[in-house]
This record gives sequence, structure tokens and C-alpha cells, in this order.
Amino acid sequence: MSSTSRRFGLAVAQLGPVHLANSRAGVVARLVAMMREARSRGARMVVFPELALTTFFPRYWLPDAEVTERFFEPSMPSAETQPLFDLARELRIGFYLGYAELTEDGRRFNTAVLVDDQANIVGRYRKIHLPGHSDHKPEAPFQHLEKKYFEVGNEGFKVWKTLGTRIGMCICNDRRWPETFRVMGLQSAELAVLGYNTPSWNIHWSEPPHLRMSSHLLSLQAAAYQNAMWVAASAKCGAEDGFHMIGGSAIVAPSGEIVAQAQGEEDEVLVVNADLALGDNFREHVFNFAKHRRPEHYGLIVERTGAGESLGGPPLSTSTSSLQE
Ligand code: ING
Repeated sequence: MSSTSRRFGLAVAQLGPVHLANSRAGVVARLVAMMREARSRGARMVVFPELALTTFFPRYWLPDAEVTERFFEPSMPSAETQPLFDLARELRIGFYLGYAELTEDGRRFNTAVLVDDQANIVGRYRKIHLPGHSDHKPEAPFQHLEKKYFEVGNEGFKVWKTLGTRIGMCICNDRRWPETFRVMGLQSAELAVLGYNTPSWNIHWSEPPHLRMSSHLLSLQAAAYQNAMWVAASAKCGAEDGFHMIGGSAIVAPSGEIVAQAQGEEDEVLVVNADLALGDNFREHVFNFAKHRRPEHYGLIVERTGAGESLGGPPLSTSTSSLQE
């Protein structure tokens, strides 16, 4: 029998373009306005995008020292982001915020923090699946230098008990890899939150741009359904100094259905009064991991990085013999 409903006000705050000329203070003012709107519409938590404080700088080939100085945060909160934490405490609302992290020992990660409704940082996630390249491609219309500017995350995919539920975090490209959400699902996550910056154009081959939106939504829906969890994804989007990124911020139910989706490519708040109990039904039945999963047959998933030879072995039967033997 389905359990009684457990409502959770879930908001996604989509951010329109952030240009090179925009200041962190200006961006934080936009985030603050959307946090207020989310709270006024009943949200317990609001999800902001990946690298929310600056333009998507991995599109530019710049000297490392300049990139670190201009685009990374040596502390979180910082003077510029403190208003977000102060408001969270005042309004009693949690949030996810993506930013470029510079650690005390000079390491650089594409990071997100999970902040509760008392403005405590309860969790941190460092992006594991870094797309793009690390070399300069001068012939390309823009770069995608996440493999140059960030290290691979070193803290895994975790789930935190906060705001009355169990929340996992990831970032952008992570959503395209099913392992991301399965590891969260195996930690009993009821909700996965993520931000993204997804260029509309592919610099490697002439991919039809509409596929960027369809593969984005497909990834969210598959993740939600196959792991019986709510998924909330927030875009930074629109044309940043002329470089376009898709919108499509969305909130997806454990059924895999999209229950809210952004209408445009500017600042926009989505709010859903999510029933966390919907996940219970899927976790008890079709995706009852303990009852149905067979890890003894999944070995290749952790043994191999790239695709290799089949496990098929010699033919089971030949034209002169039959399978019965
Ligand atoms: N951006 C893109 C993303 O995964 C990308 C990069 C797009 C890779 C489409 C492969 C296909 O949404 C980030 N920042 O990961």
C-alpha cells in the first residue's frame, strides 16, 4: 500500500546569463531575489546552478593564474556570498550552490555545497565526471576546459540527512552517468540535486542542438525513475557574452515524470510541493534494490574503465552439435 504523503517544498532557481563583466555581488543579488521568491512560494530548499557565481569560464583559454584569481572562491561563505547564508537563516530555507573551489593548499575543484535552513554547510560535493579537454583547441568556436581548470572530485557521491529527508548532490555532466545516481540510491537518497551549464553547441561534431535538451531531460528522467528519487536540476543558461547554453531547468518525480520545467532562459523559480512518499512505492516494488539487484553479475562496471572484450566465450553450439550436449 502506498504510504501517506510526505510533502517537501522543493525549488529550482534557474539563472540566466552571467557575463564576464558581471560581478559576484550582482549575481548574489539575483540569487537572493530568487531565494526570497522560492521561500514565499513554500520552498524548504532551493537549488542554484553549477558555477553560479561567474560566467562559465571553462569556455576560455586563459593563463592558469588569471583563471584562479578571477573565477575561484578561496572561502565559502565569502564576503560576496554571505548575504545568501544570512537570508537562508532568516527565512529558514536550505540551498545548493555550485561554485569554483580553491582549497587552502591550492587545489581547484568544481564544487557544490548543501546548506541547511540554519545556514550550516552540511555537505560538499566535488564534480567527478569532468567533460571536455585540457589542451587548447584554437580552431574551436569555444573551449571546454574543465579537465584543465579542475581536478577530479576526491570525495565521492554522498547522501546527507538534512531538511527532514536524504539528499544527494552531483554536478552537470555527472547526470549523464547512471553510476552517479545508483551510488546515491544505494545510500537511500530520496532527492538528488544538481546544477549545470550545458553549451548548446558541440565543438567536437555537428550534433543537432535540440539533442542537448533531449539528452539532458532524458538523463534526469532515467535517473529519477531508475533510482526512485526526486531529481531537481538548475541551469545557468542563455547567451553569456554570446555563448549560448540550454535552459530546461526541471524537477522530476520518482515516476520519471517532469513535474516542472523552466519556460525561458532567464532567472526563473520553479516550485513543487513534492510528495517524498512517491519514492516509497517505487523503492518497495519495482526498484526494491535488496530484492531485485544482482551485483554478482555487475562486475565489469567497477572492473573496467573503458569498453573491452565480450564475456561471451566460445560458441555454445555448432552446426554439427546441439545445445543440449
Ligand atoms: N557541461 C556539459 C554537460 O554535461 C556536455 C558538457 C554536454 C558533455 C553534452 C557531453 C554532452 O551537460 C558540463 N559543464 O558538464
